[in-house]
Formats: sequence, structure tokens, C-alpha cells
Amino acid sequence: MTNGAGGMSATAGLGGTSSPGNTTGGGGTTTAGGTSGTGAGGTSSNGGNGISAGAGSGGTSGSGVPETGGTTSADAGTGGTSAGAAGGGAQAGAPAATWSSAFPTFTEHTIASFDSGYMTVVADIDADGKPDVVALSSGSDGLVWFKNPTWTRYTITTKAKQLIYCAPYDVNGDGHLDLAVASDFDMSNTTSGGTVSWAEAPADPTQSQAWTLHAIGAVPTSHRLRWGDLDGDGKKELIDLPIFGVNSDPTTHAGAVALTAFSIPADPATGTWASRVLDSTHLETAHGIEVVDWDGDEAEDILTAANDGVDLFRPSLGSTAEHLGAGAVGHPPTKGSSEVGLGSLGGARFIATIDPWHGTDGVIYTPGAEATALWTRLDLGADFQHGHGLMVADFNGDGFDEVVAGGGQGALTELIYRYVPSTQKWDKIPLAMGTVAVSGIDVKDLNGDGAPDIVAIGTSPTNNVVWYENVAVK
Ligand SMILES: [Ca+2]
Ligand SMILES: [Ca+2]
Ligand SMILES: [Ca+2]
Ligand SMILES: [Ca+2]
Repeated sequence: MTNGAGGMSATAGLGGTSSPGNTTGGGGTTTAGGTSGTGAGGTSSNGGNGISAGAGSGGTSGSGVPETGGTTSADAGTGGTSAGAAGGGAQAGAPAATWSSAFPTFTEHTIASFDSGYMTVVADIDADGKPDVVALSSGSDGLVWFKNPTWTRYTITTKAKQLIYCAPYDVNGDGHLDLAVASDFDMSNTTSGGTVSWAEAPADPTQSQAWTLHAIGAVPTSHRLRWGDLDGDGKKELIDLPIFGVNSDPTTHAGAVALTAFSIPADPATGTWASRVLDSTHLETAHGIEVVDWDGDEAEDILTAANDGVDLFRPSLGSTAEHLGAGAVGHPPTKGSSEVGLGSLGGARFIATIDPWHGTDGVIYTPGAEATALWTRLDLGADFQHGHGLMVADFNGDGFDEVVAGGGQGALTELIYRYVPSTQKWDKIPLAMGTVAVSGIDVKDLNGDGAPDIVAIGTSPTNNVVWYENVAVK
């Protein structure tokens, strides 16, 4: 592995200042803990270091994607984007950026032991201004949250079984973050199960652990949930990505999934959630999803990672799948892409993935020569076994996003990919080896210092939740 400064410490050690401003990959995102986001508008810049900004032009200034409850949407860190076709590259709302050689170290802290940890999301559950860590187990430990900073553990529900995913949002608008929950997950059953519900937060989740479950709907093998404002009306819809299509082939999993959006009814506790199938023809073995505002029109858009690679969906435009990334060559289901995130290098857009399904390789896609062309695929190498977590974030606040990713088998590799303009290569900075069997990763500023931190959750054999404190270079 190469590293600007060598070694496991991830220290660039070259002096300079790191900005705590925490622009998460583009224009104007709000940040956690009440600190204000930066990401002011301005022209996109490639920092004079040879990065092509692609064909995009004429974008609007970035509109941040604030999550409910004041937590950062570091994962959505997309901000202003070019208004052109899918192939456009520039993020017009990105701040002028100058790449910084100074890069933080990361200190690992254990939050908890946690059986069969599957996914984690950071959200301020008790609304005290400190983002908390929600953890979901595919085993016996259920759905819980850990209060920042003591990491006291509180149960959310024991009623939902065969849990697979959750996503925070204030569903009923009472000021308390609720959780959409996918349960009754069974990879071998593509014709039933896939329950989707929401857990209603009590007034004080540190006093009462009785979250009430309300039905939303069911799509067999529901596997990933995200909230996104698909029509731009200011209220988010729940997006449900199943992993396998109904009655899909049990071996190849041929047969597309129904990417589905549910709308919150007037009375979310008792009303019927209208559902809308956004796509039912493109996505097989669909594993990754990211909500972004691709074109700055305030209606949010969706990136997916599946056997066909990376697709963009812009439901507000009534468009079908826009195929951006080819994914890895292979035999289904072991092909295509598995995780996906969107980032920016000083205004030039990129997509990061793990390829193929449950895959091995970190991959960077950059816009093709023409707006309609598939994006250029740069394979960074087979760094993972069972790669199962990826997030894009700007860890040193220089306007150039990095990628953190991890694998749940073998050496249990977690690393950060960081673009270096002088070499036009992506350095691999080890984050941890062997300590977390990564099933999921989230990135937020946990300690309120403005620098994004990393949370990772591990399944067997590590069975744990940890966070990596971003120790900025002073
Ligand atoms: Ca909190
Ligand atoms: Ca609520
Ligand atoms: Ca950076
Ligand atoms: Ca921090």
C-alpha cells in the first residue's frame, strides 16, 4: 500500500493546515452538532492540478441535503451539481478548493460489542445536539441506539424480526427522529416477507424504550432503505431497494427488483402509504443505494449499485435508468457493483464503488468523454474480501473527497482512498486491519469538532461497533 507518509497511522505529516470547515463534498451541507456547514457557492475549481471538470456546466449553487434533527448528511454530500446530462462532471456549487497534503490520523474507539452487527447510521436520536449511533443486528442484538458520548445502550424495538436495515427521519413531524425499518428479511424467499414499517420515537427515548411499530408495506427481500425528497416538495419519501427480484432465479438471481418509493400519508400511524415502483427492469442483485441531488433542482435523485453496475434515477424528471458505471465483469450474481457513493475532487464529480457484488475492488468512476458515454472506470485493486461498506467524505476539509471502505472477511481491511493530484493516483491509507468485520460504515462528526469521524459495524467474528476519531493535523 502506498501512503503519503507511510505506515498505518494515516498521517500525512507534511504540515500545513487542515480545515475543520467540513464541507462534505460539495455545496452547502449542514453539519452535525449545530456547527454550520460551509460549502459556499462559487465557481467550481480543479485547483489547477489537472483534474478535468468534465462536461457539466450551468449548474445551480449547491443546495445542502439536511437530515432531520440537525445531523449531517455526510453520505449525501453532493451539493450543487451540474444541470446537464448524466455524463456531466462539474459540481458548480462546490467551493473553490485547494488540495491539502495535511491529512488526519484516526483513533479507534470501541462503542460496544454487538452480535452480528449489520448496519449502522448516525443520527441525533435524543435531540441533544450530539449525534448518536444506531446499530442493527442481523442476529440476536436487535435494533438499538447508543447515546453519544457515553454510548449507553437503548433498545428501539424487539418486535421486528429478521432485521436488515433502518433509516432515520421524523416521520410524524413531532420533532423526534423516527426510524423506518426493514425486517422479515430472507435471502431465499423472494415471494413474501420484506416487511417495511416505522418505529415511532417516544418523547424521550432515554426514558422510554417503547417505540411503537407502524406498518408501511412489504416488498420481498427489502434490503436497503433511504429517505429522499423525490418530488422536491420538502417532505421525504421512503425508498426501498430489495436485493432480489420476486421469483428471481435462485442461483443467478436473474429477474429485476422493484425499486419502490413510499409516500408518508396524512396520518402516518394509521393511514395507507402510497407506493410507487420507480424501476422494475434494470436492477438485479441490487445492493447499493445513495440519495443525491444530481442536478441541483431540489428533487433528490438515486444512485444504485447492482449487477449492471451503477445507475442514476431521477424520478422527478420521469426518467428511466441512466447507466453510468459498467461495474465488474463476471457471472451473476458476482458482477457489477455492490456499494456506491458520490464525491467531488475540487468540483469534479466522481462515483466510488465496491465491485462486484459483495466484492473485492475499490473503483472510481469519472465522467466519460461525452455526456451519454459510460463513465471511465478506474479499478484501484482487490483490497477487500466481502467488501460491505463505503462512504465518501472530505476528511481533511480541503474540498477533495476521500473514500472509506471496508470488507467483512479475510484480513478485515478498512482503508481510505485519497486522490493525490501530483501523481493523479489514489493513495491507499490503512484505517484498520483485522478489528472490524465490516458490514456497514457511516461518517458524521461525532465529537462536534467539525471534522467528520467514521463509524463501522462488524459482524462475526468481531461483532462490534467502533468509531474512528478524526484527529485533524494542527
Ligand atoms: Ca444525541
Ligand atoms: Ca417523530
Ligand atoms: Ca479531502
Ligand atoms: Ca469529529
